[in-house]
Amino acid sequence: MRFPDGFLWGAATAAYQIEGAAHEDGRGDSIWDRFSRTPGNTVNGDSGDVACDHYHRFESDVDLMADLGLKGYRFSVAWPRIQPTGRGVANQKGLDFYRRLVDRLLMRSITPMVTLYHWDLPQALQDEGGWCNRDTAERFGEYAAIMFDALGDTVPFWITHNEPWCASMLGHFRGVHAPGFKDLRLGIMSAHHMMLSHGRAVAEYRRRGLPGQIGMAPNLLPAYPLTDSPADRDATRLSDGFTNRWYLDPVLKGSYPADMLADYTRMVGELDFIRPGDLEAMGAPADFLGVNYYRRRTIEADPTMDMGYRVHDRMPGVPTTVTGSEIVPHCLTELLVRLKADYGDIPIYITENGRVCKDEIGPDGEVHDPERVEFLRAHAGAVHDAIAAGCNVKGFFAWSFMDNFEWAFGYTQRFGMVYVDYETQRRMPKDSARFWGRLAQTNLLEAAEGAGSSEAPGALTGTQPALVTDSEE
Ligand code: IFM
Repeated sequence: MRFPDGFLWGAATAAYQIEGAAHEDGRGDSIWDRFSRTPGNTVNGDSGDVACDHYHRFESDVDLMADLGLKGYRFSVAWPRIQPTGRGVANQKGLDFYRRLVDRLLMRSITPMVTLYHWDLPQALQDEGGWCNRDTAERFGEYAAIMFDALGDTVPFWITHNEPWCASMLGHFRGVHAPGFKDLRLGIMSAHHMMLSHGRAVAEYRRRGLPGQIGMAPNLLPAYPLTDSPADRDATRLSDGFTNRWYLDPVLKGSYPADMLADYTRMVGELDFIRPGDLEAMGAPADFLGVNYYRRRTIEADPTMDMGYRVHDRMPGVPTTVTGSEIVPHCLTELLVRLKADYGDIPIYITENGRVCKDEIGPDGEVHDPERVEFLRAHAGAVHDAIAAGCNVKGFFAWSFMDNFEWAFGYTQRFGMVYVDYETQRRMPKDSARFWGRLAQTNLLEAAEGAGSSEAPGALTGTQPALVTDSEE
């Protein structure tokens, strides 16, 4: 399968997951520093204090990307490195780090895609209410402006928010991410302020007349009804509104979905934090949409659950990863086709997709990850199918460039195409890294070599902790 000329193949990471150097060069605390330090919040009490030590090793990390053949690299900026307390003058050492990183990428002919917010809010802003405080949206606009002034001339792609559903709902409703609240109203309110802050950042970007592009990268969880019953179909509508449309509609249509406004008002009371002019600000035209895709959700109406439905993450007979996440690449094709139908022809970048494997260094001293190769191959194929169906997909960033701190799961889940030995910080490209690099170089998706490399349906092998991210409702 040949991809369109110029298709951007890359890999993604995020600051708190890889940088380490948590207390160096003036970096302030983020909500994830605080959350990780609180006993019981992460597996083994792991934190991003050291992570992959990328802060000190970025040059060799970029060289490795280039040697592998990657064309793009999506990384995030740690807001507390730039503004340690979330406001005021920029910390020059923080800016210098990202300038050096971008320079190195450009020197090695790798296109940078910069995410402004990948969940590490300065703790000082959290102490004033965090994303539940409307003022945080204004602070974000100022922070974005600092970054545009510093790097807007050389960075062609900017993403305001990574996965605002996770930051709002896992952080403020499910309590499994920082700041760890369990209140649906706070989830909706924080989401509103995040998308308002997206609008503020887009306005700052446009004001500068910069040459690049700006967008948002929600994680989208396509929902399918368990049965064709009206109850299951309505519950599926609600799940889709909860995880997908609540974030897509304001940014791409400038309005909240009417059905969700009614549902949320019924559930938590009047949404009086939505003020006149907010939707216009959020709906400032974006240049592209980032899509983070991992899996689908199968939905069954169940009035005993707090959202009125039960999520079936694992349907019988469907292959899963070692963490029990269904492997359903065709749902990515369907999602992309649906996005075009519902939101028009906006250019799309797959900004994350990948999986956990039980990676180990083999007797030959290499890390072989055939399951990840097949996963990425299948999802690249799904994107090719979507392009053939007329979807405007421009690039694909695999998650992740290297193993890293997987939030509440600490270091127990390896998503990387490059293995990281956390004791020595040695990097070892897995087979998937070479596969992805070849794809980037040739733009040609090779067919799988023979059958039998996929996992048994429903296999829940390994000793990973159970999946407890987005399946609680
Ligand atoms: O590691 C995360 C990333 O930070 C956000 N998207 C999902 C990834 C895998 O869980």
